[in-house]
Amino acid sequence: MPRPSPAGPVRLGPDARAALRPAVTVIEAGLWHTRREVNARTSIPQGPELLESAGNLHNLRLAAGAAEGEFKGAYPFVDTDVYKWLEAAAWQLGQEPAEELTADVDRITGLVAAAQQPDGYLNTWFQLVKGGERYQDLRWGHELYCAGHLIQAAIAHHRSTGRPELLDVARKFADHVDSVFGPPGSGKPIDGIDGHPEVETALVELYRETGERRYLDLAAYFVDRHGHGLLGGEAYCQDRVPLREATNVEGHAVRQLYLLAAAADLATETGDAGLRAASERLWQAMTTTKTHLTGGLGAHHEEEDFGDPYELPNERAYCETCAAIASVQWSWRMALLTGEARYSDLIERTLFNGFLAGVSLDGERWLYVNPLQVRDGHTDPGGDQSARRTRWFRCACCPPNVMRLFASLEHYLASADDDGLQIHQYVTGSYTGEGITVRGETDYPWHGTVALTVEETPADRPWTLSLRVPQWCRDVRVRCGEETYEGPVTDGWLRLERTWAPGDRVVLELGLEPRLTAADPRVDAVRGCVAIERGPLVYCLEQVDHPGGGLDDIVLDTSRPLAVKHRPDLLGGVTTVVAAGRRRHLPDAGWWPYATADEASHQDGEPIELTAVPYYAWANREDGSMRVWLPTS
Ligand code: FUB
Ligand code: ZN
Repeated sequence: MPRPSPAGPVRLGPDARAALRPAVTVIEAGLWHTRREVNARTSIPQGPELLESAGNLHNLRLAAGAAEGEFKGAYPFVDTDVYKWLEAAAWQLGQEPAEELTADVDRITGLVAAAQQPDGYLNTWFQLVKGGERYQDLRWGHELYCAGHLIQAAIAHHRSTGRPELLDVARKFADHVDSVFGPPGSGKPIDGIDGHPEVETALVELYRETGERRYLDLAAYFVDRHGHGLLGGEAYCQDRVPLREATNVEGHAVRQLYLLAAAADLATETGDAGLRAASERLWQAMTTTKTHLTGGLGAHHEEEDFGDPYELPNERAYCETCAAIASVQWSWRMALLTGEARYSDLIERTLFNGFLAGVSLDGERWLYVNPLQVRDGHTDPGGDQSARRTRWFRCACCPPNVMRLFASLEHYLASADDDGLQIHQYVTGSYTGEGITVRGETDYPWHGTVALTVEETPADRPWTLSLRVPQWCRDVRVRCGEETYEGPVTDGWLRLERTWAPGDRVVLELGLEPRLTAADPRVDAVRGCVAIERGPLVYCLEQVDHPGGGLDDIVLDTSRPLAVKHRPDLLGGVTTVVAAGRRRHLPDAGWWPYATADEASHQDGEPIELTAVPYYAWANREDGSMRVWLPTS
């Protein structure tokens, strides 16, 4: 049985102004358990070999003077693949000590330590390819981005194992950064920021881990120097406008989201009202105008960036897996800061769809971009931006990012405050915080019943069990002893206040009727289309389930009911949604693909049964077309 690690990626400082504190969940069964097992047994163990063959470990040896040859890899941030893997492995070790994994972590930590320069600097690209030149290319160099991932890995290692080796390396680098970067007048040689935020949120966590305030101050400085033209004033790297004045998310999606995670961290630790207001405003703007149905973020391939409001394409959706992960990280910090359930609504949507699609069911192949449509006959060039799963990437940022989120997932599911326990996500296992333990039993997301049993409780005082009612849910009921309630649901929470006793039981019923979802009319890309959803899952059609043709000619008949069919044999066991549709007669390919509106509206077709599968499970069978949004006429 996995045990909870003592603290996860976010541990609040003693003066934090958060509404909620993270509680710990042990996930024991169900979809998340299965997928985390694949992460633990396949993805993470394969990491060292993949990092070896891609050259990341060789680069560290080279920087340490322990090998000969050329630098391998195309990017200045290849070290972060190692750091993210170390972080994943560390969280995994926190739940389940394992000799072989410990040996790998120790060996790779040794390589990282040996590659570090005496003053704390560490970046194999600059050490080996750029002749030791430092901080000359802050816009693209990623030196502080790399420092950030190293710091996060080190904190995970320290929290999970209590061991200091990696944390020592990370602090030495952080101290070096602190000695170099600072505002004008600080006496530090460089007033600058990194083109890829990441170090900021890592420094806040380093403050939380060590109690050293200067790391928090350094993070605040980096966040606030964005938007002042230090990187040329580009939106791409969040340098067009200061965060406090921004009105919507913009630029490279992952960069924007990591920066906002740091803003939420700082608002939490310092009570900075301006940063809190900016974080709330930007989150709202992002969810209402720039978020795909899957929780995916990023509309353009070219700069991996957000588009205009409502610019949410399908086949050209970018939705980088790392952006989904960064969104979860930011939203969790917002949930803790504000106590509002809507942040965990987005986390749920993102986890079950935009994130989970990022890795194959066997844990061995990955998606970097997560499109919402693949057209019939699409021939994929392969490579990093492929719409087909790939074993590893030249730019391998996503796979180890998936590994670290899976390995720390139990820290994003529940919280506690002085009033009691809040359950944000439903799993089979136990939720523990502030002297309270509640056990959950559920087959969610396939079934909507969640049975909760109080196992540990203070005997003499009432407290509140708060259950998040997902934003998509129109039919909720809870049984508590002899009573049944349908609410009230206030701000997304159904709150039950009692003096609880061990053995008390609550049964939550979330209606999981499949539904058809339409987009805001301003999303031109999907006008006239609907998507099938059930509970937190977004569904898609895959060509393999529709023999006799592709999907470009499919039309959904919205007047016919949707049926639910559980298929234990399919894709590791999924509930499918069966719908009625037509295969339209497509016009002959002529020289001109347009007709009069009247002619176009008279297209008939053959009836066809449509089988929709959860989006997260797509691209695990033979290649073919796929679509989330389905034309209705
Ligand atoms: O630049 C580092 C990482 O590589 C970014 O986060 C990803 O979007 C990819 O560009
Ligand atoms: Zn990525």
